[in-house]
Amino acid sequence: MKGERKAEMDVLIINPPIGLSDKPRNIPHGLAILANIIRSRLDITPTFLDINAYRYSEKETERIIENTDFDVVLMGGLTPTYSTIIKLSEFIKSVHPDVKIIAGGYVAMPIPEVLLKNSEVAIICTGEGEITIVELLSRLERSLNVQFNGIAGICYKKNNAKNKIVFTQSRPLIQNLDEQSVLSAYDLLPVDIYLSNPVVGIGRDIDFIASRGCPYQCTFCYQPWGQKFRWHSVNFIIKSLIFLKKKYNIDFISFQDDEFMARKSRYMSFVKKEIVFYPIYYGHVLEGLM
Ligand code: B12
Repeated sequence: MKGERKAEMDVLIINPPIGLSDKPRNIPHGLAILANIIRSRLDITPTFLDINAYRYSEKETERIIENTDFDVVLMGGLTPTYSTIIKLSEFIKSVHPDVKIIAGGYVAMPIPEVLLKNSEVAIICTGEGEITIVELLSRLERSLNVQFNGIAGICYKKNNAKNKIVFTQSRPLIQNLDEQSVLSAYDLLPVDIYLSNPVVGIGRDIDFIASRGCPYQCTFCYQPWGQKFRWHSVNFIIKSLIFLKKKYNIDFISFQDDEFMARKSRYMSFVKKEIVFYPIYYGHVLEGLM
């Protein structure tokens, strides 16, 4: 942190690199949803450092972090980002010792105490982040040295001690995705990079997630949201697709849900929106919308 602390809190969100043998194709929805939540509910516009999209070298990343002013860092990703998050946390603390580092996502949720013990991460979100991050940042806005008791869905180092890991009670799953979650903050991301590396390869395509959870229990799958299947409403999905079509001229959507078709009635109400629908070429969905 450079100079005096400002009245307003500065938040940096870091998307670590993933799948370096391939190009960046997937919107980091978890982090980008939180960016939008922080902006809309706390009136703080976070800085989004998308290392995965820009594929910055270690040196470039360090230079950016050194020259950026922030009080709190949010990081997250898939399990293979584990060692990068440890390294980044150590570097961040070496140049900005007062900063608080919060992690979440698949790399942190399953065994949060391991990441906490082996890194400079101070707090881990052990479930969905929408409500937890608002409560955490509101508390941190008062002082970076507050206690976190009473905030559900986290695991943290008490007084920064690696051997004093505290779990708070788990946070119930969001019941209404439309009301309690939001669209990803696309405007804070380098969407052009993602669009130039299509997910499927038919036209300008982008990935989207319309539900959480899966009713099945396949042994090979990691499913942090359990068997309760929760959907965004068909209206929310259609409105989002129209927004993406208008703003980014996309013509193909790749749904990345665990089980997009898990509820036949919901699925049919989406399909029946008088939109020509092909399971493979979703581009027709978008043409039907305009
Ligand atoms: C898109 C995707 C990818 C993308 C990468 C996405 C990205 N940019 O990070 C790509 C295609 C690269 C990918 C690859 C792989 N993936 Co994948 N992938 C997904 C997928 C379909 C969606 C992820 C997503 O965006 N979810 C939606 C967002 C909203 O949820 P979220 O990230 O969990 O975020 C919420 C919370 O976790 C929390 N949160 C998240 N981050 C943070 C940070 C902070 C600070 C806080 C407070 C909270 C918080 O708040 C968010 C909102 O509630 C999931 C399945 C799914 N449907 O979720 C699998 C999934 C994550 N992948 C999985 C697997 C197994 C893999 C592979 C290992 C597959 C393989 N064998 O190659 C590879 C690994 C890549 C590599 N080379 O290292 C597993 C679990 C992996 C794991 N343990 O990390 C999943 C769960 C699929 C499954 N059910 O098995 N994947």
